[in-house]
Amino acid sequence: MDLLQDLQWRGLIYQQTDEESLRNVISSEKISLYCGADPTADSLHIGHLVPFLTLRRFQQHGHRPIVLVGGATGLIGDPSGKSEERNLQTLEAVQKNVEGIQKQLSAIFDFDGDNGAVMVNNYDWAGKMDIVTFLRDIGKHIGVNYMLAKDTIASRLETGISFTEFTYTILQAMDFNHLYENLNCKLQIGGSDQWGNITSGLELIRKMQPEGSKAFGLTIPLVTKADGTKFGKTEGGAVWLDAEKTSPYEFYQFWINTADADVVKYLKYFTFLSHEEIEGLEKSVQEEPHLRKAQKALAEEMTRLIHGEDSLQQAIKITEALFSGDVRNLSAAEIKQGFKDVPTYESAGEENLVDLLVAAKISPSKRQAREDIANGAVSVNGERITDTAYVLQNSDRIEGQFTIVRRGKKKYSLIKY
Ligand code: 383
Repeated sequence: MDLLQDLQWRGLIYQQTDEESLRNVISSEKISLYCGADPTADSLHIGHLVPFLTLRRFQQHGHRPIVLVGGATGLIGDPSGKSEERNLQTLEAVQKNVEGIQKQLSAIFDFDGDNGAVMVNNYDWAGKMDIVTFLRDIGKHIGVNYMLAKDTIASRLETGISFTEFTYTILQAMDFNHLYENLNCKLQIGGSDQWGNITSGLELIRKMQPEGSKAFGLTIPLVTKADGTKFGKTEGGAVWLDAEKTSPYEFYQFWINTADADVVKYLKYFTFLSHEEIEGLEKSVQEEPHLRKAQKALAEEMTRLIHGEDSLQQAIKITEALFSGDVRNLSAAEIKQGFKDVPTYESAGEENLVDLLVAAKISPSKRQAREDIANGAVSVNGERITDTAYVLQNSDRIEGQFTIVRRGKKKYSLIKY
């Protein structure tokens, strides 16, 4: 099975400009190919991952990935998939975001060796070009009618689009042409929303490069969910790659909660597991879904890839502790990650367990609190307390900061000092 067949098997190909020639080119030479991201935030989210991981699949086959961060295009705003004009970001904000995204992309790619990845920023060429050069050397090659026919532009003609966003596709086209000329980059990949911008690049290359020059475009399907809700969103918003925004534990939880109907598709899209491994997990989803082996494999692969082995082990440890109720061995840092969404109560110094249960609204009344304790329904840091006169000790404060109180099987509360 060759690379394109593997991508096909994984469901990673949505549109392609010329499959036969691309297959010939990548089987006879090692090419350079690129994918870009605009610095609209200081972190990528999981919606960005599939195209960049696809770049990595090419790298595993000896090709060279070029990772582009749009320091220039981020100042303009891609109208693709947006029904409204974007607000301009300041130069400082964009530069800060460029740094954040470059750091994350650096962690995903291997920059050493013959086909080591290359990181570029389009501000380095587009940011310096003067307007007369742009209009004479670039703009002259792209017809306005051609641009108006693009979905992303056509769909905005009713509601309105500024000249700024209208020209965005030419800037991205200029990048592809620049990379073709300077780094011999022959393929651009992106999500299906990027088809218009990728083909603009091919148009510009066709017009500006010598006859016989050939470049390619390939897009990847939008990641969907079987239940029709949007992929990559949780109650707390996007699932970010930045551990400060989405902790490794939350990241792990996101993947482990994947529905059976989606998990095999995501294993194919996101992981580097072999076909045999994925087929084995597929069988497990069909025959023993309660074991959730496929979800565990997905969550492990993804958390290891983005946050590393130590953070993965921590996420597993927190997950197991919360599941079994045995939270005694969690550190304060682990508690912070695992109990982010748990009701929290700032202690006013209550020392008596009954008083605390009432003050923290864990039990509705003192009478009920005593009953709960006597029934063995209450535990402090994972240890069941049945003494209704129990007084909390200093030793009940994990690293002096937290006490975990549980009532019943799964109702956790976090007491903070
Ligand atoms: C800019 C200059 C280039 C090539 C690409 C760009 C960025 C591109 C864009 N991409 C999206 C982004 O930055 O806006 N115009 O958020 C997303 N990508 C990738 C993928 C995706 C797209 O970064 O579909 C999801 O992640 O293409 O929405 O020369």
